[in-house]
Amino acid sequence: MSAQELRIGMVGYAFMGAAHSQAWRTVNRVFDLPLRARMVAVAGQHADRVSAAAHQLGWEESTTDWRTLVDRPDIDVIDICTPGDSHAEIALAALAAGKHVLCEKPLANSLDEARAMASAAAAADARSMCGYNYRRVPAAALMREYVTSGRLGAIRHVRAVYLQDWIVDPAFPLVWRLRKERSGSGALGDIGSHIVDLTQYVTGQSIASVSALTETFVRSRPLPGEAAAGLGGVAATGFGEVTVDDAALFLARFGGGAVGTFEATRFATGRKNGLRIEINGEHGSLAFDLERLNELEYYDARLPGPEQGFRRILVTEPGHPYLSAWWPPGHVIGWEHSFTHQARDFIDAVATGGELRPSFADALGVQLVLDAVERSASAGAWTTV
Ligand code: SOE
Repeated sequence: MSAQELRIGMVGYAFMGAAHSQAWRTVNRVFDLPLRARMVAVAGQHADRVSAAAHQLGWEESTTDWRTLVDRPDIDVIDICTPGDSHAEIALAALAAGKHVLCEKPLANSLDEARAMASAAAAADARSMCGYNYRRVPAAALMREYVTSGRLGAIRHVRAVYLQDWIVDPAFPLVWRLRKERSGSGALGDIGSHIVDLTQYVTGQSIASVSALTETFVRSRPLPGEAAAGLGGVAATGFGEVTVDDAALFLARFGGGAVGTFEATRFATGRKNGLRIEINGEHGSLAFDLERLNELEYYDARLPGPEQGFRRILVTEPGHPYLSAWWPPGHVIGWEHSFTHQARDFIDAVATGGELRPSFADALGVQLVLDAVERSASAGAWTTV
């Protein structure tokens, strides 16, 4: 690592790659950090497309071979923004080469891969983190502060949904997110993983057992006509089998005594990116809704009866997580800021040796829950994580 720079090489440049690029571009302009992110090079499969992406997203160079990024002595960090089927290979190579690694969620497509990644990360001198970015929405981070400081007392209920609708149309093509060999699972791993991570983070409790069902409503879809960026796609001729879940629902028991309900679906017609979590405790409740991400709802059951009621905390104060670096109170932020906060924490921890969470071990913990959900759904029985 050079004295003032943290030199980044990113693999993948589609939706998540664009979000990470935005974060690396912005982070030092907002936060005062010991190291300055330098966007050295981005890797992708098609020379012309990755070169255009590099230009648009702000990378100095592009390559069609991610291994050259891992081999370069002038790169300190490998940022993995590819589909899940390449996370393990890239992360293991990067850690072996002494690079710090930021890996998009879910950590891997299988438990074996996730275990290998977690042990390589534990053995490495380099630092690593998995990109569960919603932990870094200020209102979600504040929710954790409230829960872990004991304001709610014992936690009784955790209610979590992550609702999308981008594949409701049966004519939507068979993009990589709908193929198990590329993505590992469907709604479960893609968005269910977020609410598993977020609820475990906010409550400080791990999920111990689950009773689940999964469903695939549309089992055959048109083959995609061209490389689909983001959540888009154009149909070509021919059909292929959908090999992942469209929806995953489960009940959960947390190790600390709370009980939970979880729903992750891509068939919630009209819900574009609806992540909502409510926590009920013995002294109060908290509710977070990503569509109103600058707010946290808080109910304090210890107030005198006539004063009780959910109140809306506008999470834009300088005393709230991450916000002192942004705008004056009341000047709201958005979805992309969670990635900037992720980049902030990554750079800070690499520079200072501070804690870097979620670690690959934390992300393996999420993966164990996803695995239990799949086992429970296929057995039709309560299953231990
Ligand atoms: C698609 O469902 C997706 O882009 C996820 O992959 C992201 O993790 C989520 O933040 C938004 O939706």
